[in-house]
Amino acid sequence: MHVQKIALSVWGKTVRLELNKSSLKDLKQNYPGSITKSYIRDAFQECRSQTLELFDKIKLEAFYSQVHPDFSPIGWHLGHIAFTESLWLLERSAGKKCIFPEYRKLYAADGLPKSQRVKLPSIEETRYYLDVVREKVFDYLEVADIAAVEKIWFFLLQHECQHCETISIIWELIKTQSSNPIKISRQDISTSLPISPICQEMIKIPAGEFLMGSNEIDALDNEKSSYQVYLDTYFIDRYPVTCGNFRDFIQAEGYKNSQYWSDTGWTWLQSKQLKQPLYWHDDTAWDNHPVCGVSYYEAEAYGKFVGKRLPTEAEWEKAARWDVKSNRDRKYPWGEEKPTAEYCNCAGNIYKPQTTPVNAYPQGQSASGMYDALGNVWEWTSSWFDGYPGFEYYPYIGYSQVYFDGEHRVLKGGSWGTRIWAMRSSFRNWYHPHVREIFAGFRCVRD
Ligand code: AVJ
Ligand code: FE
Repeated sequence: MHVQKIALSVWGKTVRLELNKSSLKDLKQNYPGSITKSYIRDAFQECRSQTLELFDKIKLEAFYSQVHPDFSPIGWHLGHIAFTESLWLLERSAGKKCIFPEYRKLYAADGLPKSQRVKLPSIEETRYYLDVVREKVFDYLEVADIAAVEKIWFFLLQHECQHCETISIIWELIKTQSSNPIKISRQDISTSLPISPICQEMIKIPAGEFLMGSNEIDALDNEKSSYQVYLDTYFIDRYPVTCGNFRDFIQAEGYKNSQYWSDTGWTWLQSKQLKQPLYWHDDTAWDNHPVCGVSYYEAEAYGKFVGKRLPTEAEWEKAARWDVKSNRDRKYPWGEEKPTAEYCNCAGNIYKPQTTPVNAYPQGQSASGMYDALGNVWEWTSSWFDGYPGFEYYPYIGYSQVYFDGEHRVLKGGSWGTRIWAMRSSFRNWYHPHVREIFAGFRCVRD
C-alpha cells in the first residue's frame, strides 16, 4: 500500500503520522500547505544529501575540467543548482535581492557559452554558496504562501536531480577516457541472477486509448496537459536491448554496413569511425545488461538490423503506464508507490553507479509486463520533442520550448543516474540524436 509519513504541528507539538492515499487526500483538502511543506522540506533535504555525497567523490581536476564540449564542468553544475534555487525562490518568489550577484553571469543558464564556464569558484566556495542559499530557502519555506507557488518547488527539486545526473555523466566520461589520470575502478558486477542470455521477447499492447502526460503537481511544463491518445495494436520488447543482443549487430559488421542506417545516421557515422557503444564492455558478464551509451542513430540502425523500429513516445508510454485489464492508469509501471530498490535501478536507492541486468527487477514490471521501463537506462524514442496540446511554458521559455525545434528526440524512463523525483512514466527527456554520452539505450517495437 502507498504510505506517506508526515509531520504535523499540533498545538506546538510535532505529531508524526503515517497516511495511506485516501486519508492523505482528506488531509490535503482540509489543511493545504502543511503537508506539502513537510514533504518539500524532506525531499529537498534528501536530494541535497545525495548531491553532497558527490562532493566527496569529486577530485580536484574533475571539478574544473571540461571533459567534453557539450558538457560544462562539474563545478559549474553545482553552482548553477544554487543559483537557480536562489533565482526562483529567493528573488522571484520571496521578492528578495540577489545574494552573490557576482555569480549571476557565470551561473545563469543563458549567461556564458559552455566553453567559458571554466573559471570557477573553489570547491569550498561552491559548497558555501549552496549552503547559504539553502538556509535562506528553508527560512522562506516557513513563511511562504505555498499554495501560490507550490509548483516551483517541485521544478527546483527536479532541476537539481537533472544536473546531478549530468554530473554522473561527466564522471563516467572521465572514467572512460583512458588517457585520463583519474582512475576509478568499476564496482563488482556480480549478480545472483543466472547469466543465460535474455531472449528478446515482445509483448502485445492491444489497441485502445490511454492517458498521456500528467497534470500532477510535479509535472513539468512539457508533460502538460495530459490527453487521450489512441494507438493501434503493436508489440514492444519486454526488455531493453541488451549488450548480448547488440553484440550480434557488432559481429555482423553493423557499424560498417550502410543498409542498416538512415541517411542522416550513416552520414553522422562517417565522421566518427565507431565500432561499439560508448560505455561498452567487451565481456560476456555484461550480456544481460542493457546497451548504454548509444546515439539515436545507433539505436535506429539496430532496429533495422532486427527488422523492428524504435517506439514513438506514445507507444513507449502506453506500455509503461496503462493497465489494460482494469483500464486504469499508473503513475509508475508497478503502481503508485514511489521508486524503491525493489522496483528499479535509479540513483539514491542503493549506491549502484552502473547498469543492472534487464531482468533484475521483476517487481518493477508494468501491467503489460514491460521490464526496466523506469531506471537502468534512458530509452530513445522516434518522437521529436514537442509541446502537448495547450502547452504553456513554465517557469521560463528556455526550459522546454526552445527545444521544440525538430532537432531533439524524446527519451523516456530514467537511468541508474536519475533520482526518484524525476522518475515517472510521463517524464520526458530530450537530446540531439547524435548524443551518446548520456546513459541511454533503447528497446524496439513492431506493428
Ligand atoms: C532535459 C536534461 C536536457 O540538463 O540540459 C537543466 C534539463 N534544463 N536545466 C539539461 C535542464 C535546465 C536538461 N535536459
Ligand atoms: Fe539548469
